[in-house]
Amino acid sequence: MKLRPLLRCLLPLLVAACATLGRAEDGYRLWLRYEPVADAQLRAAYSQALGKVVLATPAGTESPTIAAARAELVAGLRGLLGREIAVVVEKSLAPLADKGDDAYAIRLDRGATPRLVIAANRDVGVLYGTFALLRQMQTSRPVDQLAVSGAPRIKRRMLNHWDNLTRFVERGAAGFSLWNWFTLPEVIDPRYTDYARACASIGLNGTVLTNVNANATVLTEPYLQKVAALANVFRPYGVRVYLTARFSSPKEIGGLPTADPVDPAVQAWWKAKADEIYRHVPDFGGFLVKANSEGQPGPQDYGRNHADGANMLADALAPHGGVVIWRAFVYSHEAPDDRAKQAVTEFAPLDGKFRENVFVQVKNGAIDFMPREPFHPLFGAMPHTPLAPELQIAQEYLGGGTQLAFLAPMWKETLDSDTFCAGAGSTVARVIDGSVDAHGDSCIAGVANTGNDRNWTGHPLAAANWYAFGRLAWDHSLSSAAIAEEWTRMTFSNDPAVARPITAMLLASHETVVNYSMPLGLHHIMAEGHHYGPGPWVAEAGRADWTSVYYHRADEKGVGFDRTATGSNAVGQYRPEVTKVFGDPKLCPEKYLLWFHHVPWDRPLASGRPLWDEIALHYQAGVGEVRTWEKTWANLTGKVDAERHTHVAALLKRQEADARFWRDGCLLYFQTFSKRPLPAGVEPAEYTLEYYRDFRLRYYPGNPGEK
Ligand code: BDP
Repeated sequence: MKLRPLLRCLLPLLVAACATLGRAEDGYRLWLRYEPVADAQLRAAYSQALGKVVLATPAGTESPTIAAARAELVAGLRGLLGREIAVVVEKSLAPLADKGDDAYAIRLDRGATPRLVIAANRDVGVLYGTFALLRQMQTSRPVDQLAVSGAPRIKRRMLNHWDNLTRFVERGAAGFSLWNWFTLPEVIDPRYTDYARACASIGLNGTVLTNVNANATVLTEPYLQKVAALANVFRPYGVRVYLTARFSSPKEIGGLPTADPVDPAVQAWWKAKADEIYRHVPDFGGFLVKANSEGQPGPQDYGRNHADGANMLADALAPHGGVVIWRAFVYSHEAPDDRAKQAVTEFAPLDGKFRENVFVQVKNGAIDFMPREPFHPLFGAMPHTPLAPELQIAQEYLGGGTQLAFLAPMWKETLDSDTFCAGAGSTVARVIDGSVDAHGDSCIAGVANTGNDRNWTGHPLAAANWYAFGRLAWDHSLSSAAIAEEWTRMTFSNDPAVARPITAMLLASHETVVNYSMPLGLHHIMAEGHHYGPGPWVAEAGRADWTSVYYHRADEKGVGFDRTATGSNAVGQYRPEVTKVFGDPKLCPEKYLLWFHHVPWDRPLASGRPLWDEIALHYQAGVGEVRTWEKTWANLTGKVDAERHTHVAALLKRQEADARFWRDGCLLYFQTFSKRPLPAGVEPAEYTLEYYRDFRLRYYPGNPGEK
């Protein structure tokens, strides 16, 4: 064959190969991809309206934060519009009224020389405005909708990293910790900057670098230098650093014989330690503390209470403006009471006893990040204490980095729950943003799902949870649908043929995982240790409240935990309006039924079908839903870049197998009690109960128990 015809044959292949290479997507860019605006008309309209971009601040001068905003704009607009747009800094004419430190307002001046102005009261507001503008353009909003304004409802919006100094991430399924403690402070991985950019782009302004199961070493001088190096990278992006404080640090690294919070030497040690930290990190945010919980040291070791411990640390931080975030995730295996009740029992009596710079951090539900929990009864039970919700982005009980579970609907369910603590409409969201009890400061945290996997979160679709957490922390009134759509458009495409089906999958996914793992209020029936698969048979785990049988209480009569007055009466910890609903099996939403009630297998539910059939059909529905996603995803072949498409397709295949495993293990086990046949439409299990029970999943990432 002559050269020319050969080339002619190969050319289309080469072009196709280059196009594929050009489109290769490894997920590193997250939702900050700045791909060219596909619609040429819209692109031209943006170009014209923008003319130049003005960053307007009270000082009107360049700062590291303004430089970061400028760099983001230049890169973003170059990508989106394919051209350079001038970005200038000016002094603003008037402050944005009543909007607070982080607010921004974008204005379009459409004169002879059009310009777009991003105004803010502080430089970081300009940065938030910058990301808002880029978001509007990335999601192809019409030109008029570039003029948006915003202000967060919650002041401290943070990630909590359960990252150890060894880089092992507790419950983390996306590789090792982002923080390379060994090479810090000298080596500054460019990824640290990209992390801060991603956080700032969704309005996050704080990060707890270390695991709640804390290591005192991070408070020693060499490590504080490393912490300072990270803080320096994050500062221009408005992200403040916090650390976990191990309560026994005065003994472990301070050489004191005690860590008793009323001991003057201990108090002096923490004051000196706080001074030292602030010398390294002048804008240090404060301490997050897990004390007297799951074996961690705390004030109760010395006969003191949580307020004594928290206040001692708060006094050390107060002169520097730092805060203490004290966790209410406590339960004692010595307490004979229902684990769901123990946080209220210990913390509610301490309301009003904490210093002003203390938050009490409360998980969304009273047990522990289950796939679904009714809202934690502490919300609304401590009016004098600012409560900071702790949500978990990391999907510990929802398939980690392997299964698709978009969590915004779950978080919204909690945030929108009405506590009735100050009359109807006292939602969890309004309790935590401070509006119900007029608290000046407010805080929300998400346990991070990041790791050093190239795409940050392991599952390519799990970055949606990082994104959703930030967006809800900024504005809890946003809908899950709006957030899912934004993320999908930015991460994949504005093409409705792509954006719609992916958004729909995301929105359905939390319910799907609940259906195939712990439907109708079942909870804590996962395998021991790794928390990834089913383990309803777990009956021995070192302590009763770590077993599954403690929670499901299945017997010949029925299944579920009686938390009404005839049982543990946990339902009595809510306000009467809530107790009335949750406490009555006829009024209780079916999604929480077995959380609060022990229900006979043959009791008809709303569908008219008996409980047993409903349980079985929920498990089957979960499996069926995953199968429909596999089809949806297959239809996206060629519409989504090959790299991410292949990865997600493989993970969905795995999720379908995992869903069947859950369904079959759980139904075979519960059938030994119900003694009823599977209803029509439920597929029989592949193996016997022994197979599922004896199956050992080894070395699940992020499992701290397995060595
Ligand atoms: C549980 C986790 C455990 C955490 C604990 C906590 O299994 O690894 O240390 O919560 O939040 O969900 O302290």
